[in-house]
This record gives sequence, structure tokens and C-alpha cells, in this order.
Amino acid sequence: MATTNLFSDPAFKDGAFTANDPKVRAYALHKTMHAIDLGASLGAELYVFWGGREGIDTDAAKDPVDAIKRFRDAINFLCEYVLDQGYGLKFALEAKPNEPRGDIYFPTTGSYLGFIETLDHPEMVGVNPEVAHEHMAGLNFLHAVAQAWEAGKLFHIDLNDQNYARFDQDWRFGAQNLKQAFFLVKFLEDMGYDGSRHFDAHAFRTEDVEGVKDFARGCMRTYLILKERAARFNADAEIQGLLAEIQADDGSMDKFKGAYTAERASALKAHPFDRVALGQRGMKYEKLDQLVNELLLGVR
Ligand SMILES: [Mn+2]
Repeated sequence: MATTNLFSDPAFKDGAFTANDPKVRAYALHKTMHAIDLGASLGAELYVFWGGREGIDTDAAKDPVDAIKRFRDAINFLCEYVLDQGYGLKFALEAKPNEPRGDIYFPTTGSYLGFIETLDHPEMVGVNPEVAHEHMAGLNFLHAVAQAWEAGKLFHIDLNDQNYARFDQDWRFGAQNLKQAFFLVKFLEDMGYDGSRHFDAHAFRTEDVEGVKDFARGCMRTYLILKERAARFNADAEIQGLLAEIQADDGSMDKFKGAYTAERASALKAHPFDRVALGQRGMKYEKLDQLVNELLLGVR
């Protein structure tokens, strides 16, 4: 994976591809093409875009529709550049809601998934979701990853951790939200995700060199432990029995399943449902969730 820093240089203080100054937008393309050449020469197959300054501190400064068009023009231009050079590179767009800008455009992975379909070469572009960035927005990271996966757009992933509603913490993977980390690892392993497990994180600022190594080992070790726990979840007879019961289907609704037909719609509208009975069913999710806790706490 290769990337370009389009955020820390003061030249990019108003953004790169979305900057108001056309000279800055042109320089951003110039810098990115040179970096793409370097990445390709080193064998990179994927190019990540995180636009830390692509946003605003006041909406008086920039039209958000213009910003989207500028960003689209830049990505279209760079896709054509990659094709013209004969590089095999694909792009992955990384969302973040804010910091180091008051608001960053395309604040969530879902925003980028919508945007990608408007590009000239959507097949070349996917997403790079990051745990901390979705958690900053108070969102369920697994759901963002699942939507990207289902769309065939999970090109890369940034693993770290983050308490909700805080500044960007970039903590060691699994340091804060173990259960969310567990379901994420379980998803990646169950789906057979074959991309890199990329840790975009930092050690606590209290650490010396050994502490940084502890941090790096911790990221990898926690991932592998959770992978083993996911295998246990899949093999646990009580958990799987409960899931089979929860997801049971007696086939009585089969006649209503499938694509729309006028006959199916009429039959469904005429069918008598026992609404009260539907509402009275206990789902046993408390029991299931407690079994997950006990699995993660190492007592099963
Ligand atoms: Mn990242």
C-alpha cells in the first residue's frame, strides 16, 4: 500500500483536491502523480487517499457541491493517469468525520460508497475504513465494513481502537472496545477477507522503544486471539444451538418470498397475521450476548 500526505504541509491548509486555490489543487495532483510513480516502482498494488484537510472550518468558505465535483475530477484524473501508465494500482478512499478540520467531506465510509459509483472508473476505487474514524462519528464500524464488503469495495482496512465521541486516539487494536473488535475479526475471518490487516495506530505517548514494540505485538496478538475466539464461537454448541433456534424458519412464509409479482403482493395483503403473537416472542438475545461475553472473558 502507498499513499500521499496531502494534509500536513501548510500548502494544504484549505485541502488538496477540494482547495479553493486552483494552484493548490494542481499541486495536489502533481504531488500525487509523483507519489503514485514511486509507489508503483516499489510494487504497490493499492493507493490510499485520506484527505485530512478536505473540508471546512466554516461553510461560508466553500460550496460543498463544488467540493464534491472537485474531488471527483481529481480521482477521475488520477484513475486515467494510472491506466495511462499501465500501473495495476487500485484506489482506496478513507473517511473521517473531522480533525484536523472542523468538518471533513465524505465523513463516513458510507459517504464514499455512494460517491464511488459516480466516478468514471468505479471498478478501480474502493474504501479503506478505519475503526477510530467511524467510532468518532458514533457509528458501528462492523456495519460500515459489512456494507463495503457486500459492495465488493473493501480494498483495505485500518485497524486500531477509539473510545466513542473523543478526538482521534489511534489506540492499539482492541484496547478499548473488545466486543466490537471481536465481531469485526469474526466478520473478516468468516468472509475470508484476503487483504492486509493493517494497523494504523500509535503507542501511548508514555512509551519508550520497548513499549512501542509491546504496542505492535499487542495489536497482532489481540487480532489472533480474537480470531481464535471467533472459531470457538462458530464451534460452540450452545451458541450455535441458540442461533439455530433464533433464526429458525418453519417455511410457512415461503409463498411470500422472492421477487415482486402482482399475485404475491395480493396474497400477502390478504394474509391474516397474529400481530400480538409476533410481539410476544422473546428473542433470547440477552442469553446469546452473555455467552459472547463469557467467551471473550475466557470462561468458555
Ligand atoms: Mn487510517
